[in-house]
Amino acid sequence: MNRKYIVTAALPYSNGRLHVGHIAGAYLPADIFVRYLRSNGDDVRFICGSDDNGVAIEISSRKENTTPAELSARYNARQAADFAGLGIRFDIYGGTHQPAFVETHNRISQDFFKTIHANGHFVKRTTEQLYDGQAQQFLPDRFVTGRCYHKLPDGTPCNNPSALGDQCEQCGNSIDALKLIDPVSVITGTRPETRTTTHWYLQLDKFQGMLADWFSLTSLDWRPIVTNFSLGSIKTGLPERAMTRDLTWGVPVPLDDPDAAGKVLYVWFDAPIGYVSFTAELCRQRDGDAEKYRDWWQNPDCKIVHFIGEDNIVFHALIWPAMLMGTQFTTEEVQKRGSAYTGPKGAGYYQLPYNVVANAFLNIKFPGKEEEKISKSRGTAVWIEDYLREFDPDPLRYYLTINAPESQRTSWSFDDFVERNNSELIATLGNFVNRWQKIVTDDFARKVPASTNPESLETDLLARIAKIPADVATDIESARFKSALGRIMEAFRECNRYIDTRAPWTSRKTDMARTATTIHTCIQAVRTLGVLLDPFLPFAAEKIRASLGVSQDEWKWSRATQPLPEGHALGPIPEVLFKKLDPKDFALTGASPK
Ligand code: B3M
Ligand code: ZN
Repeated sequence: MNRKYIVTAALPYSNGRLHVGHIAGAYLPADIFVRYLRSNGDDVRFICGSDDNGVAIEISSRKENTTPAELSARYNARQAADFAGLGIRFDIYGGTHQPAFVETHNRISQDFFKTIHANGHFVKRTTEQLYDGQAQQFLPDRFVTGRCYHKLPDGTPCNNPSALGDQCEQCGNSIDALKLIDPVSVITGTRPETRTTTHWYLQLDKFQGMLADWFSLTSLDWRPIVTNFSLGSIKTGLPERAMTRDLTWGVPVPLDDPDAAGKVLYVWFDAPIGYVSFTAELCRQRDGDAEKYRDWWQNPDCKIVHFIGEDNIVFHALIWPAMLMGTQFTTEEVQKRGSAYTGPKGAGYYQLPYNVVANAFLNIKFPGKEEEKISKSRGTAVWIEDYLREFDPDPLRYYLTINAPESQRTSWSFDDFVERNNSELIATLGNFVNRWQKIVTDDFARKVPASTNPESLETDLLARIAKIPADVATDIESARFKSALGRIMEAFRECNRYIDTRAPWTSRKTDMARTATTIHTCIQAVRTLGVLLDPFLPFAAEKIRASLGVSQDEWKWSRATQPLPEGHALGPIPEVLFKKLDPKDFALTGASPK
């Protein structure tokens, strides 16, 4: 079939380590999706990298007494190592300000800005902004904090005392820093004054009609948290947004205008363009031509899927699509179309996202404590570096998928993690793969025995399992990863019931033909389910593949139900798939509460 996909996972800010919340939010579901597509034979490029520009990086580098360049390079490398350790395999891991990427990134970002500017979508405005007189600089975005002025859906005030100057992490709304109650400069801790400055504002309200129309065309099977938020925001009206900042760290504003001097693009303008610029760098590496990124991003046959956390919905489902529309339609064209959106303007223009998949946040529950939010500052997190020092990646991948915050918050609980590892991964999955290994070794010299007398117990089981690849595929394609993995685990439970009924450890004493049929059936079941496990538990799936003596080529989705023939030589007895865990293990690691 060979469909084309660009899959992106949100670019983490390169100012800190990654924790389980990040992984559950965007990276693991994206990796599962990509691994499935690859297994299915689709042509996919999986793009990620660090978000190096913006105020968050500047603030952290001040705190760590270093430069944004040094800080972002250091965390870029550590995050890349975390992803690799978890088996999350991007085709490229870039960084919007990393030396190997910054030139292409700035060029493409500046092209976007100039094109949208030429199409008439910016308004230049001189307005009051918060200014720190002591530090002698403006305080864009997170350089200022204060109390949130928004109302929650039930009408009560949000009142978050530490809302950031660009976004409130409690109610998820964007923030106009001038409206913050009791603002404080993050640089000096003083109360800011106001001064005037000039910026370029994207007229998002002009795109409301087209965005609404695009949603009705595209988003039918999108997750409700994405469509509800987006359609709700369109209904309330999209405010214009400044796309430039008074900062030095970032992409310089590419306008020949004295008011643009010394200013940079808003980090949320250039960050999603990182997906494009990293693709360009990947094309340069693979095809020797960076311009080939257009074959993906501007190709109507390529599907673009963004995986993000819920706090990023406004940027990916509204602002980014508006930017992409803004590169191809002038203000007059937008006005003329009214609300009619029929797709990109034509060849050579950007495609809009095919899907934006967002997860809710993950909470955390420490033993003996209440469930709480993951917080970097309070240290209530499980850091990936710490986890990987002591544990294998698959149990984490399993737990964060079976317990994924797909439609609402869920919680990482240490007891639940250990319990599911022991009772589901070990007692259900690992157990079934292992229960017949000794028999196939001792009685059948690790060759697939003949199925000479199958009964309905066998044919029903294999018929049921033969249906699972299609059902799991439908789930994955609709971003229902939890359900997909649930189906596979249910199949393993059935397999265990089957082998309990047949009890080959007993039948081998009296009836070799019966035993051969049972073992034959078990092997075929594992052959199918093993392929389906690959997107979810790639390390275990690889051990299963090797133990079945199946080549990489035959380990593809389309061949999952192709039986291993009688006489096929299995590989060696599989290595231990999952290790038993004890809640006490966590007390020994940095993964425990400090
Ligand atoms: N850097 C991640 C965050 O909000 C943000 C994502 C950018 S994706 C283009 O934590
Ligand atoms: Zn709020």
